Amino acid sequence: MKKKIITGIQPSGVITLGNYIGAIKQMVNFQEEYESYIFIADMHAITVPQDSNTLHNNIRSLIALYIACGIDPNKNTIFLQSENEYHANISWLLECQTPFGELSRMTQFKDKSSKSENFGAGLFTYPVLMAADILAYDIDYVPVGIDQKQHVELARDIAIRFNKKYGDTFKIPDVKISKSGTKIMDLVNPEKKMSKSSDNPKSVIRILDSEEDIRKKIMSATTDSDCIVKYDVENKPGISNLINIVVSLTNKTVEDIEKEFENKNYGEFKKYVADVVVDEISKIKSRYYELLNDEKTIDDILNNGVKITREIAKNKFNDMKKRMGLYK
Ligand code: ATP
Ligand code: LTN
Repeated sequence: MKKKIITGIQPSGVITLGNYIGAIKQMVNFQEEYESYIFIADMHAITVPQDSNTLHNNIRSLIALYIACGIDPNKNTIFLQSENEYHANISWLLECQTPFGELSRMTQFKDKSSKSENFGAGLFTYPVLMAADILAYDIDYVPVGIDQKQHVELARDIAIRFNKKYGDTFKIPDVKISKSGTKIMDLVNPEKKMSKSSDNPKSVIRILDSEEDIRKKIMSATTDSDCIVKYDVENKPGISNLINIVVSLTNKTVEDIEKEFENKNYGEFKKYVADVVVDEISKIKSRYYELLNDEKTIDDILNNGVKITREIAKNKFNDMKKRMGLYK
């Protein structure tokens, strides 16, 4: 029997090179080998304020992007999280067993809550919903970027605790981080994660950017003044980020890149990085626009996905209720 993987991305804007490297590319690489589930994490997206129309458009756009990036609907079960009500139901049962202190330690919560005084309670309980997304399907591996590692570890802890109290209910999932273990950083401020919801267009490479824009953004990415292409995250975060991008998209190692650009300047290196990125993502755009106009295909994919996943998650929910004494 094939092992199972799942991942989700929030429909909070056009996906970035970070999302592509951290999550999507891994899913594409694994789709032959594993039973694969991929969803749109729209209930996670509403943990911060969203405009309804924009959110709806982003949901449809993200489905088209998944497929344009190479997620094959015949090899993946693709679904919209909010269409499967069992995720929220399972999440509530798990929430009641999750210590407040554990959730308070989540770094993403600390980051996001510090940006607004009036955040909703969902921002705090978000990792439990993520645990439900994973545990509902007896998942073996969760391909995500390293920023989500702490949440997957929490899902493991929640599952282990539940199993101990109520008997073997959940499989314990493992995190799967991309090849170079990379977090792709913001091009303008390389101390910060490249993020979909960033408001500085120069900071972020989006999968639908024009070739010209991609080249401009990479050529003007923040570096340093010592003109040596060397991997050193602490002292040379900008150059290290560009090296990480190349390592993630090619078969080259950090050492290969350092050697290849030993006596070359940053301009030459950046031009090479831009070539690698353009080459990887240039094919995505035309397929995306074709799909976005094909409403029926998108609807069929989502209808099929919710049918399959609702059945699985419903069984898990009923099993949990029984074990917990929630029946008449
Ligand atoms: P937002 O800005 O709305 O919080 P985001 O860009 O952080 O969005 P998510 O939807 O939270 O993206 O994440 C989707 C997937 O992409 C996750 O697996 C996450 O770990 C991965 N990911 C996000 N940003 C990066 C990054 N900069 N580098 C590598 N992986 C990333
Ligand atoms: N929290 C993740 C999105 C996400 C997810 C999941 C990823 C929600 N549920 C389950 C993997 C498995 C994020 O913000 N990137």
